[in-house]
Amino acid sequence: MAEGRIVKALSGFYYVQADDGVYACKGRGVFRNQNITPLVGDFVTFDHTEDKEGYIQTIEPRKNELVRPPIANVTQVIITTTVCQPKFSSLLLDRFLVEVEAKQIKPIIVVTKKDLATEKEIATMNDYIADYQALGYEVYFIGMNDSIDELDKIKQHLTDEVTVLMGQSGVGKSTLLNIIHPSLNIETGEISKSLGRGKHTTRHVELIALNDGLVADTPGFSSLEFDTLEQEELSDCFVEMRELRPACKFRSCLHVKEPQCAVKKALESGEVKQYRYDHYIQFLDEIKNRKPRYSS
Ligand SMILES: Nc1nc2c(ncn2[C@@H]2O[C@H](COP(=O)(O)OP(=O)(O)OP(=O)(O)O)[C@@H](O)[C@H]2O)c(=O)[nH]1
Ligand SMILES: [Mg+2]
Ligand SMILES: [Zn+2]
Repeated sequence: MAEGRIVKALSGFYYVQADDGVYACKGRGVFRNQNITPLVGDFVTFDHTEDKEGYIQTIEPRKNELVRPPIANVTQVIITTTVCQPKFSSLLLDRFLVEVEAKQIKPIIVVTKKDLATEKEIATMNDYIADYQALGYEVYFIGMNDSIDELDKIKQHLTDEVTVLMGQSGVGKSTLLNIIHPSLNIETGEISKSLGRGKHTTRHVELIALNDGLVADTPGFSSLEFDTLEQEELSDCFVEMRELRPACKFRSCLHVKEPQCAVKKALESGEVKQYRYDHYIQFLDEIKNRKPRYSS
């Protein structure tokens, strides 16, 4: 039995990187019966023929796993978003942050298309960036051609890490990788003028060896719902609330109407930003009103 790591999933094949090359594998039938889907990033064992085709036999327990994009065993996520084209949305950024924080994976924020933004858009963006930096996040603001220093810093981050790029279609995930490493030559796509968003150019998840680490380019997705997160877990995905929660009177405080709530107090004093709190309430409502899911 050989061992390796799935680096690409495409058209029913899992491409497993082993010491002596890449093997095109199928999953065992039993995985399907047990509702197990091998994921890019999985460490697996597999049987194979001499022509480098095989069957995945076992999957190592995962350290973590993301649903969108589907990938396992990553050490950090680069949340990619834009200052414009499409317009920056702090709601969407917070949605991505919650998704990543819920899995206890480190997020890094990259804002692209600085070169396309107006001065006003850049000023607004800089205010947001200051807010997110104050929360402890690392944020990079980049555009085409103009930020070699910033790009270098992003590149440094890839060393020894397994990084996944997350973000809507058309925000520039593939472009970022091409700038960091031009010989990759990944296909990128114009954004649709009429819809103002990307055209889903990248269609599969793939781990690429880069700067002594692995980085995954992924397809952008347009909707992100919290499928499994519970109401009580949500405020722990907002760093500033996570820190305040022990000071709330009730341990199960949801920071809505409960008395002696440290989060509401911090909101009044401006220590918690109103828009972050509003997003929290919106997500809380979404989770509350989520339709029960039935297993098939
Ligand atoms: N001017 C400018 N254009 C950018 C920047 N980043 C990305 N683009 C352009 O935005 C378009 C979309 O970029 P992609 O890299 O294909 O976006 P993606 O996030 O990989 O999109 P999907 O693969 O569809 O998920 C391309 O036309 C890029 O050239 C930037 O910082 N400045
Ligand atoms: Mg892409
Ligand atoms: Zn509270």
